[in-house]
Amino acid sequence: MIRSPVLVDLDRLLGELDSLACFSDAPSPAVTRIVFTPADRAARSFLLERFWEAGLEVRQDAIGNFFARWEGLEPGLPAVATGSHIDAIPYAGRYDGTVGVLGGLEAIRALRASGFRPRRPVELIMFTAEEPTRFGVGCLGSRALSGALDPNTLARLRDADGRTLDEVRREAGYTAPLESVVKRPGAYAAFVELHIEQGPHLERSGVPIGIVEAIAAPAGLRVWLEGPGGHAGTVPMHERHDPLLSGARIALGVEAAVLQEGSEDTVGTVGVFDVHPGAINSIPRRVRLEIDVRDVDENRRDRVLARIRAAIHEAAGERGVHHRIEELYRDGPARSDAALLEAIEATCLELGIPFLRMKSRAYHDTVFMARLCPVAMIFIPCREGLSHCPEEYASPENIAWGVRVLAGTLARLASRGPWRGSRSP
Ligand code: HGY
Ligand code: MN
Ligand code: MN
Repeated sequence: MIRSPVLVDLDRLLGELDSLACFSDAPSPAVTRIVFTPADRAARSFLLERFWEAGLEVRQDAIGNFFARWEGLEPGLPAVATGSHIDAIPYAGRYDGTVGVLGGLEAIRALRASGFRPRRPVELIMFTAEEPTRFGVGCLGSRALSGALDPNTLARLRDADGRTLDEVRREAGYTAPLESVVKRPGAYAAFVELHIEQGPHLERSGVPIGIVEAIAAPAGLRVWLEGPGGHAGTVPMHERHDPLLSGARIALGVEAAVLQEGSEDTVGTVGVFDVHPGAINSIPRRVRLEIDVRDVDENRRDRVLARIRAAIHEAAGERGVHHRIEELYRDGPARSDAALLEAIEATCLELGIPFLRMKSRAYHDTVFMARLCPVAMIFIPCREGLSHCPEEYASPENIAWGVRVLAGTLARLASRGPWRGSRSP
């Protein structure tokens, strides 16, 4: 176990978070860092430097996941892993994902400096493309690693310019076959992700640490609506087939379908509503909607999805608009492992830091790592619960607490021999 105190070098960590935020296609304080763009590739180089500086063995796989490994006293044992992502949606903040990657690095550096030697290897993973921005599906790196998405489907994913993931990853230097990415269940002993909450619960409760018991099940639909379009002045109202108005009905239908469940854990969002040709004097001809529905209860989420599909058919049919629905993803929820939750809780008690158990409505790479090994998450508060926007903020104190709790948890788990968790790898 840990003999001397684990000292977090907070200045170094905050400096690295600020440096990472500079690799962006948006003016500060916003961060835009889309997978495999020049900004993302520069951020990846920055990260590799930090991993090498820390004396870790670094490996990159065929989809661009990074693995920074601290060998254990018994190298043959499955590693205890931590990690997250560094890609960022347009006009995001600087803490989503990066706290888990650089905070994970800091936890490892602090443990090494304390003289602690892990029995099991400890591995820090930076996952490719946790955000769905470029290819419509999120968590590409962890889906590939866990086998949740097959290599052929992955390779063919296309971005808005029609470029495939395969083209783009090869351009970034990742040319090995995607088949080589997948790991088998048991490849890791455990995975614990440190992340900002991206919601208001911890801050409102005045508690610095969240221990995540369950992660919501996300589902994504893309809806295409098409009509003849036409001149805004010359087509009489009764002769129109306006896909934008169908889209508006659908957007309100999403809200109604969710509210009908009456549960705070059920959420639905229309985050994309594109209109073509987008001219004031032209009746819309083509509309694209992207709908995100989540719930920690999969059956309830699927009931909402069925209602939304019905609303789409009705809203298109009543206006004589053609429509097509594409299911982008429909994932199950993830549940944390009891033994890992206990290890996090024991660390909080040892450090004397208040905590509360909670759910995550944001999804994370942890959802897919749960297919490989026992998982859990550690949350720290976000100011006013804001995230996915430039106002996203996590305080230095809370970041430091998150890193200390992660370090103590990793030390506990990496000191264990054959697993006594609720599920043996
Ligand atoms: O959308 C999410 O929950 C995550 O931030 N990608
Ligand atoms: Mn995010
Ligand atoms: Mn995230």
